[in-house]
Amino acid sequence: MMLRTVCKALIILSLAVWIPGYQSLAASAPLSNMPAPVPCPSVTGPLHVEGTKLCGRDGSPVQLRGISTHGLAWFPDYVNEECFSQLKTQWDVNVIRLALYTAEYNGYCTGGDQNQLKTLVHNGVQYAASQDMYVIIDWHILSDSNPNQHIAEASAFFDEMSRTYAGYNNVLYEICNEPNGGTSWDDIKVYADTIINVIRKNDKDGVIIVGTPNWSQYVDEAARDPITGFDNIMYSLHFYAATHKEDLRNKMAAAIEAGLPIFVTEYGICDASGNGSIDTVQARQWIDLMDQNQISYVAWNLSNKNETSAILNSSCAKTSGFTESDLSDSGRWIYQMLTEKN
Ligand code: IDC
Repeated sequence: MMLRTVCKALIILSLAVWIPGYQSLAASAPLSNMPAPVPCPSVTGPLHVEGTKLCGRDGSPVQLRGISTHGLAWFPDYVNEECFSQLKTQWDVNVIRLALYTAEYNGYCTGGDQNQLKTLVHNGVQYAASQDMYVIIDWHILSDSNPNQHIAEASAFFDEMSRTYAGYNNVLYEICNEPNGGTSWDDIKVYADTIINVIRKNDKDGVIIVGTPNWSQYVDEAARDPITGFDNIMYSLHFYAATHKEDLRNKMAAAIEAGLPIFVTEYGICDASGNGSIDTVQARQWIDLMDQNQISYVAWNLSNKNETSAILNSSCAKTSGFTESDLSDSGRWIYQMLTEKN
């Protein structure tokens, strides 16, 4: 009896010695059940860029995962602190993107009430700050396909924003959502040079994200000829999983390999119209690739518009305190994906 117990103990002991990882697995098992901490400004501090990575104040890589508003002019009511708080505490979201359309439907440069729109941006930044979240101020060009079209308005806007937020540790500037049409990378560089200089006069080191040609897909062109002379510049890549698949993923992987710091400031799990069917198989492959490379990503969009990319059902009239039945199919998938690690 005694001998059997001693033998058992010896077998266990030798297993622990000979199987690599046996001991550490046993020792770390309870730890792996602990939620991974979600980076937030009070802990990771102001962000900067090192090589291809977005990093926190101690130099370690930080991945932001968040949600974008729809156009602030059309869906202003989701800019409220209860809503941001729920996204932070229940969705593990650590960044909110504030989409300020420049041209469409009362856009900032096409007749929109600029003061009202700026108030929404300011409120959004404050709510994000008080909820300890990062926030992206997005100059959302779209039908005005070349950002140089409204460069004077953009300069004045980013001058004001960077003067106001230079001392904040949670603000990122996205200076042109999606250049498109015939807009070349050279056109974008001319625009970016002007706007980055405007921002840098006030805010010496805030992260600035630059859109790339063809609706922020041609990161290869940026990788071949990146912006020089400034620190903390990133480049955006946007995808919609039912439309953009392996080709664009390969483009992203190659650009990272070439040393380009990429931020996916907008993605959807449906098609590029923001509507149509959902492709969760492709979406999962995108998420895996971005997670492996610690690329930050922000989902389009926080609204109840009757379109697949909206994360709320069109029947949901609430602007905070959402329950699972308030979520659309996109919303449910994104919620589960964001929270599955924890
Ligand atoms: C779409 C909205 C839609 C709105 C349209 C305006 O989902 O409700 O009517 O813009 O033209 C983008 C853009 C983003 C688009 C989205 C879906 O950045 O503004 O939103 N999309 O089409 N790029 C690729 C897809």
